[in-house]
Amino acid sequence: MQVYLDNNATTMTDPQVVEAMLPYFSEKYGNPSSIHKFGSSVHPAIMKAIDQVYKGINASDNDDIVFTSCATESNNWVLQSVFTDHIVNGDKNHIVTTEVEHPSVLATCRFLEEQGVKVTYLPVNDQGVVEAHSVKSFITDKTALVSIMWASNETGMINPIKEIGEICKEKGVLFHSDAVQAVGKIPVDLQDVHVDFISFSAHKFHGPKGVGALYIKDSQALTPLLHGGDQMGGRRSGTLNVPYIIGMGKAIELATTNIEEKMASIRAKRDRLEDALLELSDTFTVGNRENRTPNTILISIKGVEGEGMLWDLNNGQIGASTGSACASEDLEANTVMLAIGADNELAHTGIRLSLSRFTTDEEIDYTIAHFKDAVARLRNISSSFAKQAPTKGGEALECDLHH
Ligand code: 7TS
Repeated sequence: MQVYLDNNATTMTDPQVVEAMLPYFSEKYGNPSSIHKFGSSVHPAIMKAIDQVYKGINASDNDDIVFTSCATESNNWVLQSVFTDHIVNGDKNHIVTTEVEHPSVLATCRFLEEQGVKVTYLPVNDQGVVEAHSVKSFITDKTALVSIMWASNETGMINPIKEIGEICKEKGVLFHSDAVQAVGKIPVDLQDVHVDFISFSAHKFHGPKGVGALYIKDSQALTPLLHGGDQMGGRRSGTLNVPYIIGMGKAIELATTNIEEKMASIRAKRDRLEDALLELSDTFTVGNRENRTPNTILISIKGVEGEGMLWDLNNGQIGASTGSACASEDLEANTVMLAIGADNELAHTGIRLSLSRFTTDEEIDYTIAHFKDAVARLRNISSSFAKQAPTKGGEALECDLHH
């Protein structure tokens, strides 16, 4: 058996999505900007995809959704263009974000700091959540933008986006949310939540890799990141990636149709896995389940180094992660666990398991059995754990991080 439990890194492209994309490679390959029939014949499919994406996040007709190459591009675009429009060409000089954003936000913020921008990196609480009142207290009349992720890729914890949106609206500050781990996993209703920009990416909800989008409320001005042939109304130049845009449309439709039912089914499997793993002594999971994306577990197993555990799981044909794949090539501590107050040793023990709607009960059974054996094997050879007497299952360790 092979079990893929790294769906926060990327997902399998749904075969129905592949089927929808296929005609747009070698049959209907025209450039939609061309006026001949090869180009114009792809228009209806693009329009349908745009419609599917609008519906998927409940955007209004006044809003704009611009396709990009990935969420990294969408995040870079918002941050760099708010810098151009409101800091270089305006009277602001400050951005508020968090310590636990994806590197595509954090590295861009660091780049902007080098250009003279002041950036506040808000901490998260012991649940891994940003507190709305702390956002409020750091906004000044020089703040151009608040950028806070909707849900964490590492912990699955969901931030109080509605409350933060209200604060930003009241203070007249632009609000961006990296919604990569929210769209297609939990309801994202932009008629209910005030947010100026959201970034999202098709490959996180069973669409293809290499296509993302930026939602722009009320089609407000934002200097383009890519200048060129004026595609997408001049907002993002470059020939439209027709098959991938069509794939993104189909994928968001599949993911968001009856989302509550899909969430309940994934949540039931996740909870069964989590309950079984917490039977092991000296383990804990980060963040309460009710406020977490239904597919994610970040578990710490005392005395078991994350990389060793990944290696053992991989030998058992189980794909998991110690944190985001983009950061997991180095053997550094999990930065999100450090941010929520874990010490350095504990922050090396995190394993992220992320399910999808394709995860089966048999895969969960297999994972539980293999995981428990792996922990026994690795604890056997772990000297740091051997020195301490284990406590009973699922209890909090020295820092106060229990579920
Ligand atoms: N933002 C968040 C919250 C993410 O989780 C990711 C990818 C990105 C942005 C970047 O998206 P992309 O479309 O540019 O690829 N996150 C992860 C992860 O957790 N493990 O591998 C990739």
